[in-house]
Amino acid sequence: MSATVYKNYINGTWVASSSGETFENRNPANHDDVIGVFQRSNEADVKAAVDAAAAAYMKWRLVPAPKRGEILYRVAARLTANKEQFSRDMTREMGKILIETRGDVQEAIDMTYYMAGEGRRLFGMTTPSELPNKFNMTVRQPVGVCGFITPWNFPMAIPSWKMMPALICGNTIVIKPATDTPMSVVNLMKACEEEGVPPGVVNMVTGPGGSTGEALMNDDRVRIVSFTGSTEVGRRVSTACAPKFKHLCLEMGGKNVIIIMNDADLELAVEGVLWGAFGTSGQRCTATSRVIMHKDVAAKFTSMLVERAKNIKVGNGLEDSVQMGPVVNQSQVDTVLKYIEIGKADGARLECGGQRLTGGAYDKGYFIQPTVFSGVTRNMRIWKEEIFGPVLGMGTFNTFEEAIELANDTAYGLSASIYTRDVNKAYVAMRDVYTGIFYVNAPTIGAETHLPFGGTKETGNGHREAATAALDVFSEWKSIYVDFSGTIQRAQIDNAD
Ligand code: UN1
Repeated sequence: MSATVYKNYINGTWVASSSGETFENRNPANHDDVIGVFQRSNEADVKAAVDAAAAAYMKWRLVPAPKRGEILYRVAARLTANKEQFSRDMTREMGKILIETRGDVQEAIDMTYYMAGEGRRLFGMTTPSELPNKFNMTVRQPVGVCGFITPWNFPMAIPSWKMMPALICGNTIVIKPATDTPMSVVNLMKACEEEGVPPGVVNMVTGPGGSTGEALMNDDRVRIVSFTGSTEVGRRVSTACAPKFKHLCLEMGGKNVIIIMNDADLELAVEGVLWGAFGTSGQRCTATSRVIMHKDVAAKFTSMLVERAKNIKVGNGLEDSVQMGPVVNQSQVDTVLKYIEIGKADGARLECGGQRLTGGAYDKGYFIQPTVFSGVTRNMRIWKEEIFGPVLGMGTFNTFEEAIELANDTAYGLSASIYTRDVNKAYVAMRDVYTGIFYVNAPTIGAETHLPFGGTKETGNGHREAATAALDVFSEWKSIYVDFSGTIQRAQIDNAD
């Protein structure tokens, strides 16, 4: 049976790339399973998509926001109706287990409903004027065409984090999904198409980051670029956008830590670390990749954790009993295995895992054992560098102050957590660990859509996704002064004695 060919979505129609070239999308848990064939787009396709988005913008920005919201409500309902199918497609295309892909689609549903509701808010403010008979207010205005470059680890959730706030604010969009996960964005586009998002308002071009992604961020008409991915690529995106002062929202790497205090509920913390480190095979920006333990509980906690990590069932995420799927592609396998070797060479102790899984069905996919290192210290590369795989590094501390210092000893600042029963220490950690997200007695993953999402330092560039914070990315403030005095009134600053 030949695989289905999926086209680009431009101006409300499905069109083949003018390159005439395509690429295959295969299941990382089973190479024999072809999800589909997708367009290898080029600059001309991107230009056509931006043409469509720029033309549609002229109308979409004038559609009343509550009406835009009504369309988004319908899109959310459609995503809900198709949730199971979309989740299965997603597990097939990027490997994470069904429970997690259902969560991914749910996150898109939540974000779509949330932003649909914003259609009736999008609050600005009114504030008194210094002068009599004068009215002051602020309104949000859309920015224009948005270009999105989205990752494979949250193939529908992250596109929705960018799309839905952009649309409710009145912008139009062109999205380039990750090469490993175009199917989930095709599904998102279909939901938009079926529920009446007007032609040109959302557009999708599939293809590699090099040709397609760069064409998108280099098009002058794209006024906002939103990118989620590695810090290395984010730096290139940032440089490309700088000369034109494009608005830019970056969500990049993490080296997220869990602090285990000596008064922690260790059973609870084991559950949290397992989920934080090995959920999505460790391929979340928010994944727990460092654990630091108070020396009094370090030995006990390490053995409790390792015992459980060894028994995680790895396999095809479509099977119910599987707890961890494959990593996404060969290049991730290479990176993860390379870091395991680096960890050993730097003197960390391999407690469990460390190998690619082979034999039987494993030979058809990219499976790596859940891997735990202990004795990890701040000079080691596995302490500092993002691995983005099922590899956890564990270290120790003597005092709470040292724990805070070690937690902050990273170039990144996305998420962090503390397990403790001491409320005072919890509050100090909440205040002093410099990240965009912080958890108490919970792992570093699991952010909710109505709170701002993003990080400090090299994780981001000061913006936040999700919540009303996303509206600040996708709109610009306009301050409006209405003088109804009928006279020329000079502002107070121009009237100074
Ligand atoms: C990511 O890995 O880029 O907080 C996003 C979480 C998820 C989102 C992760 N809701 O773990």
